[in-house]
Amino acid sequence: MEKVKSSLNTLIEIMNELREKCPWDKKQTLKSLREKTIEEVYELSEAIINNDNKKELVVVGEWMPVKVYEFSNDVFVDISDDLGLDKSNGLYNVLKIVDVNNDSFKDIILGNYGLNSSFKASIDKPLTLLVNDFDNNRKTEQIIGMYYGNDLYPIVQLKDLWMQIPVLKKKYLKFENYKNKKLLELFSKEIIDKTEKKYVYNLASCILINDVGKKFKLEYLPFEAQLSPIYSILSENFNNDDYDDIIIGGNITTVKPEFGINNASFSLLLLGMKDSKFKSLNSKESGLFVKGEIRDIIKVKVNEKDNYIFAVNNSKLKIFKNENDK
Ligand SMILES: [Ca+2]
Ligand SMILES: [Ca+2]
Ligand SMILES: [Ca+2]
Ligand SMILES: [Ca+2]
Repeated sequence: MEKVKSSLNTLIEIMNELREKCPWDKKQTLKSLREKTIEEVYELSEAIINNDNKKELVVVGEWMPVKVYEFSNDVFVDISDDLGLDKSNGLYNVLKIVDVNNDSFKDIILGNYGLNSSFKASIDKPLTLLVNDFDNNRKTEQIIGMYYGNDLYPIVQLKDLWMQIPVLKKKYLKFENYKNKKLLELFSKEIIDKTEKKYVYNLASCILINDVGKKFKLEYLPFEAQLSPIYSILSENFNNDDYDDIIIGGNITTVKPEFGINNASFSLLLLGMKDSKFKSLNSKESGLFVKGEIRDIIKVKVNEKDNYIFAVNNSKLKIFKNENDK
């Protein structure tokens, strides 16, 4: 007990220290962090995907497909396309390797942005990100576009676009000139051709079901799991049946008002079922109720009992114990 306590205290001290004293942390604003994290890899995990006893590396992030690398002759070989992952791009924050259907092939649970926002994305009509130094000031700008009907429009407000790319102020001084502009009409064809384009085809949090190590098939997590972005997943067989269960947590409150604050989740227990399905339990049923931006969930044993620790942004750690734990 003491040991757990003191290591917990050390962890908290380190976190406080970082918050208050780390010069890099201090300097970062939401905007600068956003610039650094965009396109950055969010999570790496080792897995055995094709049961040849050699481990694969699974990588997820934003605006990129799920990547699987095989380590072969001392180099990583990208086998994602062979596994059918070429259009799996999402805004993924986290992944968990679990065999959800007990077929001995590891499946991948993915925490994504969810389906409860004004963003829409599909294979035919992906969210689209333009990345370029549009005004030649040696800083890269990013503009997000989304389909309305059959056309792709920028989803930044005009004043934000001016702020980001002041030269556009001249061009689109009047809202009238801007309001029906399609994303790819904002700049000349020459510039658009040289612009890097990134896509998101899927916003749902989901499971990639491993089909005997040859292909992955994407299945959505239940509706309740789509209410807000998922940033953490813990897996365990809580009710000791045949299937692994998961606890998910997330939320985000720092998005622009026009996109809506996405904090509808209070963490969720999902019980594993037959056929790779999950059944969600509400807070009353599960006892789990955690408000705020959950960024990690871990299990720690204290006095031989399992404790589940939730790390929440700008909040104390929340700790639950499993009542079924004998
Ligand atoms: Ca392998
Ligand atoms: Ca499986
Ligand atoms: Ca620029
Ligand atoms: Ca279970």
